[in-house]
Formats: sequence, C-alpha cells, structure tokens
Amino acid sequence: MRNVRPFLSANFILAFVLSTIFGTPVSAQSDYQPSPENLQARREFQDMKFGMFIHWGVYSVLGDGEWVFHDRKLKLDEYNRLPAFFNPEKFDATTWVSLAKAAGMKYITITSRHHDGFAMFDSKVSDWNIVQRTPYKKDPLKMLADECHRQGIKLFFYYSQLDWHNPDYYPRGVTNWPNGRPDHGDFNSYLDNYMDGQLRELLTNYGPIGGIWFDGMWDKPDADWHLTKTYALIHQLQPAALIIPNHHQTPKPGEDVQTFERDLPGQNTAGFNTKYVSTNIPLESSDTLNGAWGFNIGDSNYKSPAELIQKLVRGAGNNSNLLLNIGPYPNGEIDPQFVSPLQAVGEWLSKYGESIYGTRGGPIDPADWGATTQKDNKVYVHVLNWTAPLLALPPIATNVAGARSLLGGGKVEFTQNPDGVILKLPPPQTGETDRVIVLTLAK
Ligand code: FHN
Repeated sequence: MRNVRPFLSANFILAFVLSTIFGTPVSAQSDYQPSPENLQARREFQDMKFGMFIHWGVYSVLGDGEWVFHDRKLKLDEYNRLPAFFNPEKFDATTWVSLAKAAGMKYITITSRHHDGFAMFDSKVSDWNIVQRTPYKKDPLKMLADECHRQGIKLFFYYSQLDWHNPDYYPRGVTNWPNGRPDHGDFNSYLDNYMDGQLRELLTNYGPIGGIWFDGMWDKPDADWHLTKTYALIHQLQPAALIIPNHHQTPKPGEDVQTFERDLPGQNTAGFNTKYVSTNIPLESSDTLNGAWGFNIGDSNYKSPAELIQKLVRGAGNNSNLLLNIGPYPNGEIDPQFVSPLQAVGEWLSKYGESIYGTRGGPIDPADWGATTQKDNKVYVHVLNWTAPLLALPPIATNVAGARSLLGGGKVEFTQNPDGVILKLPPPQTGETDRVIVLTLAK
C-alpha cells in the first residue's frame, strides 16, 4: 500500500491519551431517561448488525484521504478552492442504497461533514456547504435520505465536532496548524449556534433519521462541549435518534450506543480505544474495507470477502455491530473493488443471515476458534478457525437438545456434561469461511 497516510498522527494519539488521563470534563445529559422509542431503536440497532460507513466530501477530489487539509498543512484560502472541483454528477442515491442492501447492510452512516467543516448538505447556517460552494449545487444527503426511506435502510449522519475551518472553533485543539484563521473566536457560539444549528437542520429536514455519529471531541479533551444541551436537542427533535459518540471513552449519560474504532469491543489493539465495554447500551465497531476512510487513490489494500465475514461474525459474537467503510470517488461512483467484496458478503448473508441478524452475543466467550451468537433458544456456533474434527466448548448452563449444521441441516453429534459440550464437526467445505452449527437449547 503506497502513499496512504498513517492512520494516527502524534497529535491524534496525544489527544486520546490526554482525554483518557483527564477524562473529558463535560456534563452530558445526566438526567437522561431514554424514551420508549429510543429503547426500541436501540434494540432495532442491535438487530441490524451490519452497516455501511461512507466518508465522502470535497477532500475526495484530492484522492488523499479526509485528513488532506491537515496533512498537507493547507491554508484556508487554498482549501477554499476545492469545492469548485467537486461535481459528483455520477452520484446516484439508488445505486448507493442498493449496494448497501445487496451487501446485507441494514443502515448507512454518512459524513454530513468531516473535520474540514464542509457541510455535504443544504445548510442555512453557513455557505460553507455543497449547495452554495460547488458546481453540483444539490443536496446529496436529501436524495440519500429519501432513497433510504424508500428502500427501508436507516440513515445516520456522521458529524464532526472538530472543525479545521470555522474561526469560532477557538481555542483550537491538538490537530491545530496555522492555516490563516485569526487567533480569536467564540467557541460557545460555534457550539450553540453553528453546530446545534446544523444538527437542528439534519434532524428536521431529512425525515426520521437513525441518529448522529459524533467524532472529534478528542481534539479538545478539556473543553466543555455543551453536551447536555446538544444531546437534549437531538433527543427532543427525534427521541428515537441514537447518539453515537466516537470519543473512545466510557459512555456518558445521554449517549445511546458505544462505538469502537477499528477494534472489537474491549480489545484496544488500535491504542486509542477504551477497554471499558458497556453492558447496557448497544455496541458497534467500525472498520475500513481497504485501509482508508475517505477516497485514497494510493490504497489498494482491499480486504477479502472472507476477512470481512470474519469481522462481521466476530463482531456479532462480541455482541457488536460492524460499520464497514467505503470512500466513494469525488464523481459519486463507488470503486468496483469496494462493490465486489460487498456483494460477496451479501451472498454469504443470504445463506447465513439467520445466525447474524437479530442475534446477541452468545453464551460462550469468543476465542481464536470462533464465536457464538444467540437468538431465543438457538445458539449459533461459528467455527472460523478450527480444523480438528472435535471442538470442545466450555459449559453452557442450559441443556442442549439438538445440534445441526445451519447449511443443509445435517445432524451434528455432540456430548454435553458439566465440563462442557463437545461437537463432532462436519468437515470444512472448500471456501467455507464459517461453519455454523445450530444448538437448540432445551426450553
Ligand atoms: O479522524 C477521524 C477519521 O478521519 C475517521 O473519520 C474516523 C472514523 O471512525 N474517525 C476519526 C478518528 O477517530
């Protein structure tokens, strides 16, 4: 993989370290009682299991990822030229939503604005947006929202709280560089007028949305982000909308989902995630299909369908959703190298979906051999990495009444005693990523 920006800059890591040590001294929505609609939306979120993450913005023009403004240390007046080149004439909401559906995904989370602060929607709060500044002049998020509603896909809006463009994002954070902004600004106004104003637009003009996926608080770990106010606004405008903050900390009151970036819950391999795993709100894990979030012309490191299926299954076994990212071209097309693995995962889900959708993490801790999921009295044993004919599982509290292969329904021999359950596995089939054995628990 060439020319791909290392994922984490030193500043980025520093922000996470600071926020981990000191915590973020923000008051969240401490008296928050989720509404019945919100609780229902959380359950539905967990049932969906698989979503499409989309990073798309004017930065896509440069084909160098969504951090290009920062990484090339561009000046404001230089970056301001970029929207003139963004004209996604090939964008077709039906194609995008149909691809998500073909992949077996049930929701889409798209960047309504990233750290460059550029609104990819029709915003009246500022003219730094796609309708005012680009030759395209249209609102793709409106088209996407309408199409998602038509096709029954939930739409979430990623919203960056960090802003490299607005002068009122001041004092600036750890990712700051001198880009021509004045050395003063009104952060309270940025939060209360600019950000909340745009959130109000997103929660008012696009019909019912799944929720808001926040990112960027780690840039100013010691700031007061007015979360009480912002979270209350969101829950007041759309009580069922889920607040999903990518701050990598223990969830705060008012937040509805805990998300982990490039990690399974609790496995801090990325180095910036918390090891704390919430037991009372849904979990999500985000990852990239190649190595990048925004379109990166130097990144051909596409994951294979088998790798993606493993991620999805291990996520589900950890009681988590998988939010899988693609970075479309600036013209609105999606690279075929994203399309074909997604379609392959969709084909897999059309056969094995019963063991994923609507499930929760199973009764056996995930391990190298695989993971389990559960729905009612069915436990799905996902054998991902085990070649021996017998698989010994730890004890399961309930009696197992029967075992069969999910595919084909063939009976699977087993023994159960207080030490555990031993399965006599059917031999692996060529190209079979996941042998799924269904255990029926006695009622
Ligand atoms: O800095 C961003 C990055 O560009 C990307 O949006 C990811 C997605 O989870 N989140 C941030 C880093 O935490």
